[in-house]
Amino acid sequence: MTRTPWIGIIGAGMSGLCIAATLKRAGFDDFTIYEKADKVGGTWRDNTYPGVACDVPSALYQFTFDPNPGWSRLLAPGHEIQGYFERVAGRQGLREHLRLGTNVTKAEHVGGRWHLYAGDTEIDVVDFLVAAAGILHHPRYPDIEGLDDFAGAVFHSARWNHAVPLDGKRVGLIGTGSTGAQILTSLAPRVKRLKVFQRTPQWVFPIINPRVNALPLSVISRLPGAGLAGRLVERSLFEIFIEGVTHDGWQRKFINAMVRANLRTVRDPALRAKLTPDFVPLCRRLILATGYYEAMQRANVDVIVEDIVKVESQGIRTADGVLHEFDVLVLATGFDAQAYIRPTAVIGLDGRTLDEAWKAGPRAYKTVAQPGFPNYFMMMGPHSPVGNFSLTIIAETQANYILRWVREWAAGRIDAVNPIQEAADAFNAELREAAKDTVWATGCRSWYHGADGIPELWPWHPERHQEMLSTLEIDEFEGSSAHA
Ligand code: N01
Repeated sequence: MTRTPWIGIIGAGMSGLCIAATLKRAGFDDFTIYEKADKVGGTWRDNTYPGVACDVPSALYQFTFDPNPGWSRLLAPGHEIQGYFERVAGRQGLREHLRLGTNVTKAEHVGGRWHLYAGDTEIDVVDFLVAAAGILHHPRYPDIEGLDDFAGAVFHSARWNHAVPLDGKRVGLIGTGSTGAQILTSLAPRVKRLKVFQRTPQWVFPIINPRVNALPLSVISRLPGAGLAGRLVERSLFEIFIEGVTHDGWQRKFINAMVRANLRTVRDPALRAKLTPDFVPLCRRLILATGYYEAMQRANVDVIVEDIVKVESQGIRTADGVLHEFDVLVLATGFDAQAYIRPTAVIGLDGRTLDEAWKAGPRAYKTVAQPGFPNYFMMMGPHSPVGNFSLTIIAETQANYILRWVREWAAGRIDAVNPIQEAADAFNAELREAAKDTVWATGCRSWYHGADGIPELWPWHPERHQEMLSTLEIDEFEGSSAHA
């Protein structure tokens, strides 16, 4: 190494910890992780709603460099995942790099380095800036008249108010996405009455979530090779979902058959009709849930499909004139998936902001870099392979790619890692063309879609993402002004 880079990482969630650990393990120790909250964990710190769990098998949702042999279930509950990331921060020696309670509000590229600000105060000047602020990060509050007039407790799923009692209460739940589904199945047996406001029905894949640390699995798991065998089995099950979204093959037919068979477990034809989507399974993110329709069929659960007109002090008024009264209102209404690091102001070359660069929607160079923003990298940047995939695998791929550039810089072979606009445009054009052939473009709307209705997701197998980021295409960078 001929010079030592100073690196700033924004966000101490899964992806921030991933790039930090990757740098540290490679011997790059001069970095700070800025985190606006008071602890690490990101999405798993913020989402503490009843029933929160990862619907990706835990053996696949963990870092390969720091595996956890102690997951309690195939799909671990949220608090276990949060505990895992807290332990990763300790085990990987990241705690000394954390600057908690620090909200980076502006990052400006001046004189070849990134100047970081918290409010008016300049807090650091770094050679590399890595945005690891997450995707589903900013809660989206519904634009419903009178929301502030509600007399009871009202909160977003990602801002759960644990001081509010729920047992025996009347609860209104807006939203039937992955979050709403988990809240529904968890709350239904606990509350007096649960009214679920469903704007769009969902396809639901029935999934079992066995304990994996119980006998005889705990015995089996100690056998030589059992861990690897288990991961392979989980991986091949998971592959069905990956193939299902990218190809119209037997996997999609299998998923189709499974979700339709699951829906047929709803006995009442009128309720079944209410719960039947009018789009192709997988077009929106598939709900993977245990007991979704059982919960919907409980005597204390009602599915309300009439449009919400407004919120009043006692509850929700729907278009049929009915006032649905309750004590607690939960907003499982999703996130602003187009924000990424914003509202932090990121200002690149010639004073150009990320907002300006993304006027037509977030578009990056190969998910990780941004033309005009030298030595700026993104974890989980635009078009990363999210969806029903494991994000830890993607994070590791991106972290290793970033590490390669950091090494190039440290060796003095390049000063400014700045992708050429044409290279980013060519990538995005190919990606958007391919997106039109995916299941996501078969006629539905969700956070997967951009303002123009085109899916904003990685349209290929995630392995292609790994291949794409396995080499540095030096000729696609302005910084080919490399000096050896
Ligand atoms: O959010 P969503 P989410 N009036 O946007 C409804 C990940 N995740 O938090 O569909 C009435 O999917 C909205 O209705 P509609 C996962 O990637 C992962 O549930 O727009 N309803 C919808 O039903 C997931 O995809 C796990 O018609 C309104 C719901 O709110 C992502 O997070 C677990 C409304 C929002 O659904 C987001 O899921 C949980 C209004 N005004 C989440 N506004 C894992 O297990 C919104 N809605 C890994």
